Amino acid sequence: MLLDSLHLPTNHHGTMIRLSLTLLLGFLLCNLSAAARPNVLLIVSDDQGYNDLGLLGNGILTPNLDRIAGEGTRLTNFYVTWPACTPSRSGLLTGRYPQRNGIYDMIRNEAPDYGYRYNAEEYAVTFERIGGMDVREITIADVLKQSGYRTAIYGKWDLGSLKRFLPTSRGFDDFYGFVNTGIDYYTHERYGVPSMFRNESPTVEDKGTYCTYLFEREALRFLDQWAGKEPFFLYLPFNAPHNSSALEPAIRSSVQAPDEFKELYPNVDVEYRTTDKHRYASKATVTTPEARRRDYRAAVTCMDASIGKLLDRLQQKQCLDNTIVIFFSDNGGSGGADNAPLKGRKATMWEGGLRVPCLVRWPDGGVPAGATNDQFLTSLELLPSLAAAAGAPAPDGVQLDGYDWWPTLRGVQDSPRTEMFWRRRGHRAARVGNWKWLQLDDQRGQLYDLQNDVGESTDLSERFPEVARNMKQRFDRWQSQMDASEPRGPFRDF
Ligand SMILES: [Ca+2]
Repeated sequence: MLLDSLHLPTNHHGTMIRLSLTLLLGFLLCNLSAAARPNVLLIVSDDQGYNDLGLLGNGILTPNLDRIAGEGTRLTNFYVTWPACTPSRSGLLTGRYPQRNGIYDMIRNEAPDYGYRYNAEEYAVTFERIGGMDVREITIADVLKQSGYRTAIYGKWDLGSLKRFLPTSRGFDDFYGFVNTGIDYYTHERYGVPSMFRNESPTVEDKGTYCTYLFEREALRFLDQWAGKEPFFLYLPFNAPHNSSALEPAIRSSVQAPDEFKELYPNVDVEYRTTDKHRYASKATVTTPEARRRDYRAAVTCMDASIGKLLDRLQQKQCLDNTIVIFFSDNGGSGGADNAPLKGRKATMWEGGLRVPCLVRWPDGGVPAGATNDQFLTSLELLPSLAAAAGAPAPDGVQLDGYDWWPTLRGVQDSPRTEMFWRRRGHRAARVGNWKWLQLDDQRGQLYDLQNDVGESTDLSERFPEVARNMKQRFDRWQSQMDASEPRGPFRDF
């Protein structure tokens, strides 16, 4: 309509002029709206190792993540709030410690760990079905939506499956994905229980299709509808490269990936082996460590290809440089992953459980290209940073635990973060400056100097007892603050 009002010439050049003007207008509209209101594409992978980026040279193939790193900044001291899925996601979406937002443990049933398969009636009254993040918590999507953003999530939700807990009740306009903490990539079931939803309704419409392709499909649909028209927040938490959540040991022991991506890696001589030691099946068939590693890598590379298509689509729409692209893993790697040079893995308080690969691309926001940034930053920084970039007010009366990271990412200011604390049941950890302190259950506290010993190999607690004591005091003070905060469900008693 705008073009018609320009009374374009109707000669044989008309089509070309019209096309050019359309592109130009698209470009201007995108840039005008984005000058004040950048888009946000937040990509979270599941259980990807610290060293599992192609650019780091361990043989994994991630050309599109490498592209984000080359056109943006790689954070090398970036942490999540918990060493496993659910609480990590509560922390990144609320900007609050899991101990403050209430989700400081998993929303999952343990019976499948012993081989149990629920029927529908039983499952309906289990914690995995009824648990969820306290409805008083405010997410990034709430904050951005209130400020006029179009919001969507395609992928893993993991913060409750009842209607009041679903993404559409937590600030998201659109949702397609699985509600639980892991699925079989093809059946979309969690240990035999269907988990895929479209908005508020369960769906099996895509059963049989590899889920990474489905999240890519939905994300492209969303971009085609909104990119360049309204500022958007697109949250894309992939299932990849999490282990498959199927009961059959041969599937559960690995990560499912399409053959075309497996074929990108060296052949594996032996795919399966028989074990007597499987947790619930005697003489179970499981994948070999070599096959598991290849499948894990193939799942990452498949996810990477989907990410590449989204970047290309944003570029076609002239929106890429006005889009804040953030990528990180929700916790450290396990199984076929590579956390080098860090110690430990998913579920542990070592750096390999908590420190994850993170990339940020935002040229229009002054984030340098091809840079690495070793400043101390965490996923708690996302909400205040994205609110600041969008010009959205921080949620009223909410105690946030993070900082605006943009001055640090632009290289004009040291990170405001000086400390971070983690707790998983009896496991406690703190980082203050470059010191890392851990206490695992009733064991003696340990102390490491991350500046000189990122692999946490030399316990310095006896050499620097005062530092260790001070770290424990800082941890206890933090724990007291968490205990004194307004309680949130579902675990706390109030
Ligand atoms: Ca995870």
